[in-house]
Amino acid sequence: MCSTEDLDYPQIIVQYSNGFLVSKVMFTACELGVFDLLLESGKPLSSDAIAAHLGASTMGMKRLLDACVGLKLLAVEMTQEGALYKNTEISDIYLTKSSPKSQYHIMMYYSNTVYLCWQYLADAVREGRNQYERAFGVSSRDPFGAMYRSDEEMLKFMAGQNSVWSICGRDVLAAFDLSPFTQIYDLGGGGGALAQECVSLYPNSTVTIYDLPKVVQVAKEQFVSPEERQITFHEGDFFNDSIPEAELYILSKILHDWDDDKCRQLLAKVYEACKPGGGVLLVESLLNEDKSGPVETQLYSMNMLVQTEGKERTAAEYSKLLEAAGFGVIQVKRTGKLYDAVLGRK
Ligand code: ASE
Repeated sequence: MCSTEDLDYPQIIVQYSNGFLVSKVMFTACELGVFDLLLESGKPLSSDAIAAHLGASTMGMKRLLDACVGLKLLAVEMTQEGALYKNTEISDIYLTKSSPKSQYHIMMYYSNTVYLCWQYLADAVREGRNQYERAFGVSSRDPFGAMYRSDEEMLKFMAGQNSVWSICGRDVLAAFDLSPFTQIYDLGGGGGALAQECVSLYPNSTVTIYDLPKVVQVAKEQFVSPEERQITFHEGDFFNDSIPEAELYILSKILHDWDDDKCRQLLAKVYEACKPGGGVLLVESLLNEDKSGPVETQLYSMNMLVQTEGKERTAAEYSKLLEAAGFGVIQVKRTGKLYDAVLGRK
């Protein structure tokens, strides 16, 4: 028998202990460009050829490639010239930089930023606050000041968040029929991938990305072209500046960054700005009501502890926050994927 109930060999403990090794192998193969090279080459390659192309050691690369085969991120063919490696279908779609569904940027963010914060998880649990001070020597008071401490870090975060919408964006926007709302603000819309999904799914809508001036600048330069006429920008800080009137406000992965007080403040401002008959769409990863899962959401909530002032919440917790701000007829849709949707109406 080999199951989680086997007390002589604790499969589950071994698997969890090795979890971070698995992540790092996948992140490293992405970072070094293994999957990109195998996609471009169009034919299986030897480890020596891959090592030479990527400027890596033959010995290190061979070991990395074999580990990727073990993880089913690569396939290997035995030929007369030796082992030849190729991408799996999943790797082609999700691990190459150029694919429309690429998860490359979020992995680089996990590997080079999130990973360093998690070094101090025990401190975060003891102190109940984020670990920017220890990890990067920047003040933890203002989480987005810390997360956007350099243009490079801000760009990595924006690109990372965009890659999530390439796999979850459509589901969260289709969870409700948003076609009655044509004038939409995406508060904290960042790199704009969700706004792009929104105008593609709802061709009669216009979406204004409201974000900090430096975020808007990078979004215009790197992610959204001026030809995308249905998408416009508004520079501001939604806690300190005014929020213009609109029919629908999208708050996607915003409330999970903040404590209940800040969430109530922000939702009250949104309610005030919202047209009567309009609404607010929260896009978040929802915890079960008894907080027993999903495990991905529980882990993300740990990440909110090490990186922000927020946490992941249950549908009832979001509903209470919405009601306190004045919103009514609150509807909840679980998508079965990473992110869910909650709609409140004014
Ligand atoms: C935020 C989202 C994220 C703030 C910091 C973040 C993500 C990573 N760091 O709003 C994306 C979600 N992933 C995790 C691990 O939480």
